[in-house]
Amino acid sequence: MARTLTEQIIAAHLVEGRLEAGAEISLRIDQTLTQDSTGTMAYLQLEAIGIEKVKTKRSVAYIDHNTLQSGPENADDHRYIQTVAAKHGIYFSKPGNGICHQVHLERFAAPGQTLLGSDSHTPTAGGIGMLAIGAGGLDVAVAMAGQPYRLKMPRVCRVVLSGKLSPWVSAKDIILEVLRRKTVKGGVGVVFEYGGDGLAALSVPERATITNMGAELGATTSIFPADEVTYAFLKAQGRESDFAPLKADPGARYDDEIEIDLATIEPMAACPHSPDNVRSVRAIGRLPVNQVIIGSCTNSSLRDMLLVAAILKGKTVHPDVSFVIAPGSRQVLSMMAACGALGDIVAAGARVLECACGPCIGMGQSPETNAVSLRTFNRNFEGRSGTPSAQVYLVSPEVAAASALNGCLYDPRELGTAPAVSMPDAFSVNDSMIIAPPKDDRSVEVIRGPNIKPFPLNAALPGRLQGSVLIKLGDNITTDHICPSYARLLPYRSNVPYLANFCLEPCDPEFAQRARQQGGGIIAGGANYGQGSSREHAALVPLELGIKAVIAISFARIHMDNLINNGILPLALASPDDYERISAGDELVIEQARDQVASGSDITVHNATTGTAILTRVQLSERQRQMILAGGLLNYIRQSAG
Ligand code: MIC
Ligand code: SF4
Repeated sequence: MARTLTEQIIAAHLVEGRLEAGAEISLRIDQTLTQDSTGTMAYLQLEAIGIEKVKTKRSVAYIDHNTLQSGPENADDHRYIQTVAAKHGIYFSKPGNGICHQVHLERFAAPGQTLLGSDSHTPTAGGIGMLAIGAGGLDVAVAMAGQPYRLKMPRVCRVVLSGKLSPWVSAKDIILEVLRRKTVKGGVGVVFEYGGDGLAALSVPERATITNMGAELGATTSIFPADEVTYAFLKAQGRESDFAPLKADPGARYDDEIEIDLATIEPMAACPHSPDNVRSVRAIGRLPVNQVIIGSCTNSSLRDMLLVAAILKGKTVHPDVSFVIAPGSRQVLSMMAACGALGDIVAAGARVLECACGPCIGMGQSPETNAVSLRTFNRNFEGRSGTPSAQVYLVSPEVAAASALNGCLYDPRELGTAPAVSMPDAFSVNDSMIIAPPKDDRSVEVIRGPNIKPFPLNAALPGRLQGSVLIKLGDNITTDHICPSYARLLPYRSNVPYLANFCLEPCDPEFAQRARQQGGGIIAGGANYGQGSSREHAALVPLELGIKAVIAISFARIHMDNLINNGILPLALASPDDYERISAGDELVIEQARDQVASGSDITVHNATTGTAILTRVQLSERQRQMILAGGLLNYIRQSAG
């Protein structure tokens, strides 16, 4: 049977299940990655599972998010991760070595393999032909322990890229075009598989820009074939032995297809406050800008930085613009330094940050009040920059650099001939900041800072579940709403009791207090509840507050899994119209909750305040059913192990 390349990799890693869209499958995981803001929790959970050494081919722990050390908390967590990694056979990438996705692409990602990462942008490695999926920390811990990863067999959408991009238009504009067409909920349950004659002109880092931001579609992942371009990249990294050719079989059937004529795409921007609010730069016009930042796992490769340097060479950034760069990895930074590109950027007036997530997750560089900030990043959710009133636009490096020079949103096509940037035949490889685990770990002591607090564990589902609706929210609520993350809060990712005080703060500053006073309750949401980050904290923090269920029109994939893993019922309304039949303050009751969960997907919720019955669905696999009954995945694992 002719197979898509997604199906080929899945078939080669299938432990259980059938390749039928929607059916539960379990996959053998070759590699895992964690970063520090989700990593502490993932490793605490790995320790709770109780294995000695990871069972994967390669597991890497990166430090890239919590690098602003304005107190001991982050540094303590880094040391915990370093020591726990050494103890369990995990490679450790030191702070300063780069953003997990960029470094993983450079040094570890391999075509045809599977990667599970505790970060929603793990699909970046799809640019090299890896089936790379983002998940909650607990799922990644379980994969490190050698268990297969379970997910619903995705539908596969073919994205045919035909023709050639015009000068000044780049990979970022392609993914913004996909987002414009498909929206932030258009990818739930879908893998986007790229093909077509337009591929040949896209280097691996450009492909990775596209697969990276595929996360914003809500997709399971995105993937490119592994071809000559992939081989050239791996060879230049000194890793040609990791190459394996990979392409879809001729005649493979896809569930959906979109075609993009690359010649028709122009420079784009995702306008505030959603990555799918895409318009052309030309249509938006010359909006004055206060800040421009080049960086993040979407656009911080050597290609991007050399291009920006070429645009800025010999020029000066506009006096009213704060211009910032954060190269994606130490490899990128050192090569920029060696070839003079860094000097050109500095001479133009850039502020240079370390190789880390930095401003993308609000770790510094929050812009001024009411600022317009142009960023080459992937998310522009309200408040994520650390400045609630900021207007963040997501753009390509070309648009960012042209705008930095002109002080306003600027169509780079007006700059004349586009600079040509070529990739090196050999990248400079220096893995000295990647620490291999010792063969003999007897002298390794796992060091836990005082900020590490026990994480909450749910109890078995009660026979009758009752709670009042503590808040009613609209569509597309992000995990940044549920568990806000910026410089002030990120140091507390290993302290759930403290973090819980900020649950849903951007929606209602009194939410946490109310939840605590009432001893918990139920959250009501609209469509695509929980989009964005993979942070399990968006389930742990509500759990800490006693949230028993979330009732919503629909859920984002990773967040729904995180709720289930923590024993919180994700109730999807059978009819979206029923959303109107729930109000804040209503008392909801599920009679025979255990029997209902055990016996099927339909669950009747009684609205005791209005006297109506509301039909909901929980689309659970048999295993997830057992998990909910047990009160979450850890309880379930312990029960199964007797
Ligand atoms: C993000 O981009 O939102 C993050 C920060 O990288 C998150 C992970 C986290 O919340 O720690 C993600 O994308 O999963
Ligand atoms: Fe880091 Fe931003 Fe990428 Fe998340 S999206 S991994 S915060 S650079």
